Amino acid sequence: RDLLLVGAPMDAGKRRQGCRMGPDAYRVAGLEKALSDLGYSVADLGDVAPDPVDMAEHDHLFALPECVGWTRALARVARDTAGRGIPIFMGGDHALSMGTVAGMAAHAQDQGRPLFVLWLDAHSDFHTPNSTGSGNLHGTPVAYFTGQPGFEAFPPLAAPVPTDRVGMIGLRSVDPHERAALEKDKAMLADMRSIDEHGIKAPLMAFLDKVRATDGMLHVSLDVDFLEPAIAPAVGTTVPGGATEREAHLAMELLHESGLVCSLDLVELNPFLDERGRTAKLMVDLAASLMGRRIFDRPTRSF
Ligand code: DIR
Ligand code: MN
Ligand code: MN
Ligand code: MN
Repeated sequence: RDLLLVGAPMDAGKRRQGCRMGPDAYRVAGLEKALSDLGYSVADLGDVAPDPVDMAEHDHLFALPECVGWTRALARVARDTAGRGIPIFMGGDHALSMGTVAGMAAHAQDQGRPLFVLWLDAHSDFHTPNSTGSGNLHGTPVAYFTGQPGFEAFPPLAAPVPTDRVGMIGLRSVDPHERAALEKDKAMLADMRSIDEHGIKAPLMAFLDKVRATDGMLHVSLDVDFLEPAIAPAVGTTVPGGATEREAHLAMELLHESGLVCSLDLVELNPFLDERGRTAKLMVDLAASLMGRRIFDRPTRSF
């Protein structure tokens, strides 16, 4: 399958700026070559821009009109590119997933298949515009694409993703409103304690089994802050105690072997905070593992 790199230099989902440099950081870090070395044909489609939106600024929500414009543009681009290969959305902050997931869900519906979403993140991003304390819309995409109320300013969803088709792995920063809403709902929630107790393979395989059982398509949304900040410092919302490099690579390799992944977001990289590109390079290496880079095929002959 062809891989399609789509730049989404969205920086409107929170006040701290820098994620707009993400797509170019992935280009400089060699994402295209890392993937073409695996044998794919890879096309860089350049950067998307937000649709112009005629809407007043909101007094609590940061950059609401621009976020709505990005959601429209990215939903359209996701739906259009998904038929031609596997889109890899180079973010940009996590509010971009409002558009990418909405568009992928519409594409899956066109195929008559359900879309599942794997959210690899320290945060649950399950605020609504009514519950968010920060007013930063990068904390709301999961609530939007699962059809929670309060998103009237945003494009209506062609195909909401029910919460029982969402899996979250890596959680360690969940605000009280999000927690209350998630406890009532049906998403698969694997916090860091689950990973400590059972390893990262157990919750991931359980979720992949669910996707396979319904012939689903899988969208993966990888937030840099899923990772331990000591290895991935280039993100504005670091939370200590994240996934290790080995846990992350194992998750990516298992995702590749599943054959279920149809699209990928790489989000929240802020190159302004990076150390000589190390976070960008780690994200490129993880994307390569997700697309099939490995040391040996399994099982190996000796261990
Ligand atoms: C935080 C979101 N819970 C907020 N933080 C995120 O602002 O509501 N960081 N998503 O990546
Ligand atoms: Mn650019
Ligand atoms: Mn996030
Ligand atoms: Mn996060």
